Amino acid sequence: MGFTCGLVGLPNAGKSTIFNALANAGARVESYPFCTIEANIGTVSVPDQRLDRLATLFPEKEKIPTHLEFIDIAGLVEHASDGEGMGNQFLAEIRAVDAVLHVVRCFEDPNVAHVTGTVDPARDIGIVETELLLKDHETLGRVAKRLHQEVKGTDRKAPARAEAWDHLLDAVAAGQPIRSLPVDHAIEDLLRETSPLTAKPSLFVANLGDAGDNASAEAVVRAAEERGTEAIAIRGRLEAEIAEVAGSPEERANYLHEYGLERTGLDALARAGYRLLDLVTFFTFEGPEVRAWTVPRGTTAPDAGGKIHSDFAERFVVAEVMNLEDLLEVGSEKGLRDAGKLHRSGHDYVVADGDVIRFVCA
Ligand SMILES: Nc1nc2c(ncn2[C@@H]2O[C@H](COP(=O)(O)OP(=O)(O)OP(=O)(O)O)[C@@H](O)[C@H]2O)c(=O)[nH]1
Ligand SMILES: [Mg+2]
Repeated sequence: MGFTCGLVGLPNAGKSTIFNALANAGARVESYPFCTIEANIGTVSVPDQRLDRLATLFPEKEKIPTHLEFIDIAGLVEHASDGEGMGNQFLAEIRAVDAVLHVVRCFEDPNVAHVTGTVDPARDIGIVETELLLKDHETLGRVAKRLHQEVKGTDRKAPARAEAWDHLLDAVAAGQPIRSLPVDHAIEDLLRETSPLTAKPSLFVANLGDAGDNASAEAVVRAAEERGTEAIAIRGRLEAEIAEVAGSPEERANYLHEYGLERTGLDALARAGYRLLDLVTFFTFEGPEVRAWTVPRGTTAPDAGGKIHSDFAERFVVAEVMNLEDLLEVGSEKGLRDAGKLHRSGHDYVVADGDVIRFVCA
């Protein structure tokens, strides 16, 4: 699994439409708010041309890409944190994801009601962010009470912990998302366990109209820049329709090309998500599979091996690392070995994006 993304946004922003565009999943889409009640979950292969090219060397092997999981959550409205609309149900679902995709309506359509009357991305973003912050304030506040109780006990670290937590709580009350704040070492673990919503890395998805030339999208790009993150523009309905009618990836690419699109929303999103979460991909061709794997940047070779097989990490001897371009040029692992271009790397080796690796284990 690459990572899990939760789609959040106002009702009728087009979350389920975007979900269908990404996951080709046939989730229910309606022009009235709160169409989605139970979350839709979809898993998709991450498109990666490097894997496709590597697989050309092993036509007999099965090609296995890495996967992304999307969770399409019920829309949230003003006062959702107090139970308004679908209320708090969305929160547990967001807590479980690695990244939040904040879907913002940019398309104009008189047939699709807007919960606040007009298309206004900056305002809509503010509403959703405020709800997430309010919910975090409540969650952190509960923990703060406990920490203040602990100050009265014997744990000498308790006062520092309570103080650091209060700082965080004040910043959240002032409207700062936790992801933008420095976190004191004393509360790092506790914060991770609490899993606040605004601590999640977040990307914006501007849901454009079918023509794609939507001026409102600029407001989403600006909001993303102000927050130090990225915005991806997707023509949600168009891509969802293409995903539905196209029988194969090639057909899908042809349709997209007809509409002047170079890549799918999924492709753009996967790239942005890997950047956001600082993930890298490596490849293997062990046994009957040519396969892509996702790990956090900085992962050492034994830990990367551990992804493949739990005991690879302990039995690790050496990683034989190949450069994909070299491998494609020479045409075989043996050729690469003979040319002295196969690098034997030890326990400290940090896996680089695009490495092709054979793990040698005891
Ligand atoms: N014109 C137009 N309509 C769109 C576009 N994207 C989505 N819609 C329509 O907007 C309506 C709402 O879309 P959904 O995907 O159900 O919205 P949602 O955010 O999942 O809504 P909830 O589940 O109610 O929170 C549907 O009628 C869609 O067909 C678009 O790009 N253009
Ligand atoms: Mg929906």
